[in-house]
Amino acid sequence: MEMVEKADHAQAEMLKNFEEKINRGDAIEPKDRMPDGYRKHLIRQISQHAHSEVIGMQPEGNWITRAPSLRAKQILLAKIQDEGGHGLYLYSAAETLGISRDEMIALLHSGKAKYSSIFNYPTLTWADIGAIGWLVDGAAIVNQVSLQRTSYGPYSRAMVRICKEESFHQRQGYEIMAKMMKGTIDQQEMAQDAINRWWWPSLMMFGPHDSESPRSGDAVKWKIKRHTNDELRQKFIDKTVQQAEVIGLTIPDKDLKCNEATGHYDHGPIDWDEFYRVINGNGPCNKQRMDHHKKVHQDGAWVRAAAEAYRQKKEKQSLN
Ligand code: FAQ
Repeated sequence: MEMVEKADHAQAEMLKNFEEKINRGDAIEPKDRMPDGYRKHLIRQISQHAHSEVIGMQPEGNWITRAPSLRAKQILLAKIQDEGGHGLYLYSAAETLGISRDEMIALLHSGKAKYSSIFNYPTLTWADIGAIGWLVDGAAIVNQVSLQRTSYGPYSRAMVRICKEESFHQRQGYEIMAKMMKGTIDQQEMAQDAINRWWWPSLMMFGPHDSESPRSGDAVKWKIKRHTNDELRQKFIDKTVQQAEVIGLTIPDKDLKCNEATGHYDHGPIDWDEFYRVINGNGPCNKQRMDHHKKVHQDGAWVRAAAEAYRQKKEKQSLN
């Protein structure tokens, strides 16, 4: 009985210290004691974020061989490489919470871990590469700038570097769109068609409305989220509408208008049926994305085995 009381007391003390730290705005570091729920919440979110970066390489990789110039190809290659790097920083940040990369990948392959809904849409034309950079990276930045102040130290530090790189990505996408809008009628129509298809899925990247977001309560309480899904979505809309106007693109939302009273753009209803269909595995490319990831992971098994054999050899040598 006494032991149970002692354990309860220690648990209450840990929780008190943790909450005080969070309330002071201090970062939580890997060796700090933290509630199990906080650890699990972060593993879910950071691994989902990492999977998104890596799966997000697929729709763009589809265009490396078809980029319209050597310059465009070089830039696209560098961008995709950056996304792979973002995945690595994020997997490493998640590993500090006591889960291995293998476990995270197994959860992804078994369908238990998610990745961003946006990467389940196809890239049909070169303008889609512009739309991904401009809208998808643009949405990712809005979310990630806010996450730079998230309460878990390794996650927030990863975000600082990722945001610097993402802002180049956003500009490369916008440059593609701006160039196409100065081109032929066909090119202008291609750019408009891309925004027509990518606008609404980009808004869905921020997750369900706050009233429908089951994870937000804990995330806000623990300062994992510094802004809510709707606040970030609004920020993205406000800045993107003006960018579209500058280059002559029309946002495909007939209800979009500036609300004089709030100073923000009101928007039309988001198709949440489509969102849940996609995150539950039934979007246009879910199967293709997962099949590809599994195949490449399998094909790369020998690289992991070779790296491990090399590590063991080095360890042995250092012991001699
Ligand atoms: N897709 O209660 P909430 C990028 C799930 S990086 C799929 O609101 P939460 C860079 C959510 O997990 C893009 N699932 O959840 C790049 C939960 O399900 P669960 C990735 C979604 O966590 C660019 C359920 O719905 N960024 O693009 C989505 O509080 C170009 C209920 O939702 C991040 O991951 C969705 N869009 O808020 C790369 C940022 N939305 O897990 C290549 C970090 C919601 O309970 C090319 N993550 N769900 O089964 C976050 O900020 C948050 O996790 C949210 C969701 C805001 C995504």
